[in-house]
Amino acid sequence: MQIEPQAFDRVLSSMCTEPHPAARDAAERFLATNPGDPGTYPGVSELEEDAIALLSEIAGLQEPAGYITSGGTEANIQAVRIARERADSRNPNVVMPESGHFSFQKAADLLGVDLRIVPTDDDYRADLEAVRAAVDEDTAAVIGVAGTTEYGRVDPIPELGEIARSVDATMHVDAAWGGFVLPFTDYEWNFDHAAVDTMAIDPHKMGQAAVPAGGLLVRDSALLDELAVDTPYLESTSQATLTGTRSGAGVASAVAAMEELWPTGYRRQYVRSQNNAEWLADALEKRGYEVADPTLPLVAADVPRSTFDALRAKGWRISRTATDELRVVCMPHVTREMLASFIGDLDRLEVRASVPITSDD
Ligand code: 0PR
Repeated sequence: MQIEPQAFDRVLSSMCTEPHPAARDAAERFLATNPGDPGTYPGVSELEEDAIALLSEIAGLQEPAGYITSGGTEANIQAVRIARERADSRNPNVVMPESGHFSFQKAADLLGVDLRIVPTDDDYRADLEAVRAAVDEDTAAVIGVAGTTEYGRVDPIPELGEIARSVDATMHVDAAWGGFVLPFTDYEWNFDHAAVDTMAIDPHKMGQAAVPAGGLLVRDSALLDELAVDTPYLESTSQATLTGTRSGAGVASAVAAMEELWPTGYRRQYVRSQNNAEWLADALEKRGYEVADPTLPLVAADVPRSTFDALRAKGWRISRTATDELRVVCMPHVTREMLASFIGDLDRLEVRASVPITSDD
């Protein structure tokens, strides 16, 4: 095998990061275990309980319940599946702001539910009036995002929870990315703040665990029963997970990262990442770009396509929002030095762009 994994020194658009050393070590030790078969691999199953207990503490859930998923996509699919199973309707729908992640499209396709996408307001957050207008007696779930993929926005979760209750739908919060930074902010986003039934919260994003380690939390373990199928030939009797064989490495690394970092290390990381995001937003604004205020450690700015392409050609791993803005996610591996070097490259490009082209004729 010749190819090495990429270095992180120019990765600015990923929601993955370098795992914490303790998480890396735990992942390696548990590589050959399968939490999908607790009868054979009891150790890693115990670890999964620890993972859910820690995740629950982070998300304000009094009685821990849930499981470690392959990522936010699986957690979102399973949450929609729970909602569909609970709904009386033969033609269920799910209401989601347009800022919701595309994994919900997959969920809707797989589960045969109608995905009703409603607009966001001027600040890229769910428009409550639009959500109210979209729900009806066939609504199985209302989705709110706590830390959107493109702008890092937090939807008004308590209000969305009330709307969900008013039509007897479940309230799902997608905190896949935001869940490990929001505890250090004033946002109301978790089980303790609002009528939240299910949540996606991923250790393999801001949690600094190894991939794959996502999380699905549920307010009441009865909600997991909606997912359970019988497992006749295993020592355990039923399985609520979407995949069968699962990553023990992901589970173990999630526990190791959370034991190491919750809460002090995560708080420190949040402060560092948020400061970096504000520094970058400021640097871009000073250069005349329009920047969406980084309310969480994620910066979006209207850098022109040609500049964007030139930065990518210099090796910067950057991406764009649906409306073509540059998007930088200030993950733990993103340092001030990296951002300063990025801005340095941007300045050199801009200088070149502003030099008048001369010709001999
Ligand atoms: N929910 C939210 C709010 C997300 O941002 C994402 C992923 C998901 C759910 C889905 O999570 P999984 O990818 O774990 O299933 N958002 C990133 C994105 O689509 C995923 C990503 C991660 C992309 C790393 C690039 C990358 O290098 O942008």
